[in-house]
Amino acid sequence: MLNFMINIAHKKYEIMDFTVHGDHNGNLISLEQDKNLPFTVRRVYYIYDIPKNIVRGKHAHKKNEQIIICLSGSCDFILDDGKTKKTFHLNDPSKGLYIGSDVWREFSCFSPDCVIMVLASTLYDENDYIRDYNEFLRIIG
Ligand code: T46
Repeated sequence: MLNFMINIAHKKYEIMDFTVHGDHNGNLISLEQDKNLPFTVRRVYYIYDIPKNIVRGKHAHKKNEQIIICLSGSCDFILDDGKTKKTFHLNDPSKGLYIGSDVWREFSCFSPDCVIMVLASTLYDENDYIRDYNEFLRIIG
């Protein structure tokens, strides 16, 4: 598992499958440092009550890596590495979407019950954001 986690940190994005401890009492997922997380988590935030037709994101990060987990409901993430765009439909709390640095993201199509939790490798820093798409293309070369 640790080798997989080291490898994932070199990828631009990847769906992670978490182990579910489930039985007739329900399900539990544990995310543990150095076990099934590819980076040290410095920040956790969550997003909810999102109007249906809103598009969020529209930026990339210079350093920050993240794992996106849709805890409830569903939404779509469109990831763009400057060459190709890929859409991920998130609707399963047992999966995480790893996003490395230098990936443009937009997310939308929120169900009314959508709750997104994000694990981040850095503290919040507006200087880490690339919010202009042309600048993003220039930076990634
Ligand atoms: C990302 C997607 C998935 C803070 O004060 N602290 C924080 O940790 C964050 C993430 C945001 N903010 C403030 C900054 C803005 O005034 O919250 C406001 C909304 O942030 P933003 O417009 O960046 O939110 P999203 O949903 O477009 O993007 C966020 C993350 O910023 C971003 O890194 O990948 O969620």
